[in-house]
Amino acid sequence: MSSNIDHLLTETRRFAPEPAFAADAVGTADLYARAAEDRLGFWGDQARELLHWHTPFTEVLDWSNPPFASWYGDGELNVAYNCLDRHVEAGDGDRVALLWEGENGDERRVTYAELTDEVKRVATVLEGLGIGAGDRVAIYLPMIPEAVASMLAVARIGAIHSVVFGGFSADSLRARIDDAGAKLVITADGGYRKGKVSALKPAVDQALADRNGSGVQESVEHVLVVRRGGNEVEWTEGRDLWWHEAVAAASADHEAQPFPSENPLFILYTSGTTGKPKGILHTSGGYLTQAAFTNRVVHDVHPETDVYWCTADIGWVTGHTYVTYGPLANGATQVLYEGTPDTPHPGRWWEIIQKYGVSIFYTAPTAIRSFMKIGRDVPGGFDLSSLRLLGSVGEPINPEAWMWYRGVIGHDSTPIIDTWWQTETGAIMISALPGVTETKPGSAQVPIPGISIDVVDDAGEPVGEGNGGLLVVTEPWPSMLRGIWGDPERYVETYWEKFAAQGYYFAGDGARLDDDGDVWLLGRVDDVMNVSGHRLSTAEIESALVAHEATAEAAVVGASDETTGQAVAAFVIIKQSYLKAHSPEGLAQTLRQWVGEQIGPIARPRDVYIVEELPKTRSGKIMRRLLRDVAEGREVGDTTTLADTAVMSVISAQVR
Ligand code: 6R9
Repeated sequence: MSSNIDHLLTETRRFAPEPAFAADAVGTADLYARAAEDRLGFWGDQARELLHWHTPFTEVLDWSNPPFASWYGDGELNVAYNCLDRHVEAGDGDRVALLWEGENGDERRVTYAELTDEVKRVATVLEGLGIGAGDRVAIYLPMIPEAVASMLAVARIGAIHSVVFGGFSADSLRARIDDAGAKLVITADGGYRKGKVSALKPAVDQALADRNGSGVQESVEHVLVVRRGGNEVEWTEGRDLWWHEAVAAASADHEAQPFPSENPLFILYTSGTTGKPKGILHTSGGYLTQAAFTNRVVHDVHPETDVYWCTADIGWVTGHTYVTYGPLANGATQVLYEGTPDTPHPGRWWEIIQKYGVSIFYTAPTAIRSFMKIGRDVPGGFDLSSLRLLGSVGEPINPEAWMWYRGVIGHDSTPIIDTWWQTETGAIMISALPGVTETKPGSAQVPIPGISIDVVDDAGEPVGEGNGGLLVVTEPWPSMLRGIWGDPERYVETYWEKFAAQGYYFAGDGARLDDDGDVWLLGRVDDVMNVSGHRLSTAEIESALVAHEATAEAAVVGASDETTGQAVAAFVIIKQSYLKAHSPEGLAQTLRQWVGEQIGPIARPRDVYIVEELPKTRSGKIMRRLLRDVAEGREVGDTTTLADTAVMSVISAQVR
């Protein structure tokens, strides 16, 4: 089967950075030149400039045993010291680190000095519980300051955290605890979600209950519980401890010890489309270097003046790199919000931006499209003039969603950075630099300085400009994954075997290079559709659907078809504003024709289903495999990683 993906969409709009923005931007054009001249020297400079090393490194990269990398291997550092103590020592202790907003309206402002003090105490508690370097700690918390403090306390003592989304079930939690062999779980009684307290502790109790006779040795010795929801919880004496008691009683005298650059920092499980979740392993020095670098030059963070807000949950890699590690390493001030975007009203996010004067805002296309569905009047009711940069991550952002984001949220002037990366890459790999790049709606554009990307065919040959194929990373990078926890063979097999001859990392995404050499992400290779021998990308057809005035959001899948092999099946959510003025009668047929006109008859969907919801993961990615089940009339597969597990029965009913 050919890896060439037919390219159907064209985009001609361009937006150059405004001169005032460019003049003040952190990321400048000379970074590309410096990195091109001496890539490893460049990454060595970044590590030295952005981080404090207890022991300086003498070698940037050891790649003598690929694909097992060692970055800054003989250097030593402490990740938490880099995110906390050094800012306090530099006189910035009074700077606010976290502007926390609870869903119920609670507020806390936590300075760097306060966060450092808290993390030192938590580190003392962890050591008192027998946790040391290399031990695993599971974190199952809502978006509260203690979540960030927990991650940093684990990092401070050289242990390894595994953050699990607060929305995951007891079973998912148990699988992740067991795979990592966690000794401690940090959780909360509950947190606020959709206007009420959603309990967390019972899921931990259930995950840890009744291991007798299961043949599995219980690894967890203690559960540290933050009081947030105020809900009743069951208590296991000897195992459970209250955070507010233990942390208050602990000493804040805790000196950060140096650990080797390659000391593991965290494991984060990605579901993938098939098989059991993979525990992606990241280490310290390289990860923190690229996290800090990209947050500076891509998000253009000026720590003294900006108010930064990344809306990601810490259960997603975006919350690791662009809530906890990147911004704190850079000494930034950021908003942390506990709840859902539409509680208690649909303008909650815009209200928060107005209230705190947010200047840099980073979110996912799924959120943008859900705001498009409600309409521009909601954000229109708030003062968003503080915003000067907008970012997107997680899925391709359709050109029309990009234009809406810039126009309605970015008052037609903010640059938009569309950032491509993965749990596995640890940090941003492809993105515009907002003060340098002329941006293009829908394209993630260019590898950041120091990163080498290409689009190749199945044989690993570059496809060249104007063509589609498979996205690869051609050189190792500092924040690359170091393996899959407990499964080195799966690591090699999943990411490195396909292009073993070239030594390329296979990302699993389809991509296209346009005539300017810019990268367009076309969706996961597993989702590519084959219609009468043409390989069609989900992203392009979805973008065409979203470009119709009626459509807020769309997902397409390939459903088996007797004549064409596969046929395009589209699931479409209609904008509320459209439904107010038009009848939905005949809309499915209109949209079929629209796609045919926009990108050609081959892409015209066989079926268009109008639905109210799409199945999404907690981080907002559409789970197309479940829609394929519906389109092919099969029983719907595993839904445990869905944000809302009820959604599939609603969709199935609407399709029938
Ligand atoms: C950070 C994150 C990784 C997958 C990735 C790709 C998709 C992420 C994207 C994007 C198009 C972007 N993806 N960013 N696709 N444009 N800007 O999302 O990590 O949850 O591991 O997902 O997400 O398919 O391979 P993760």
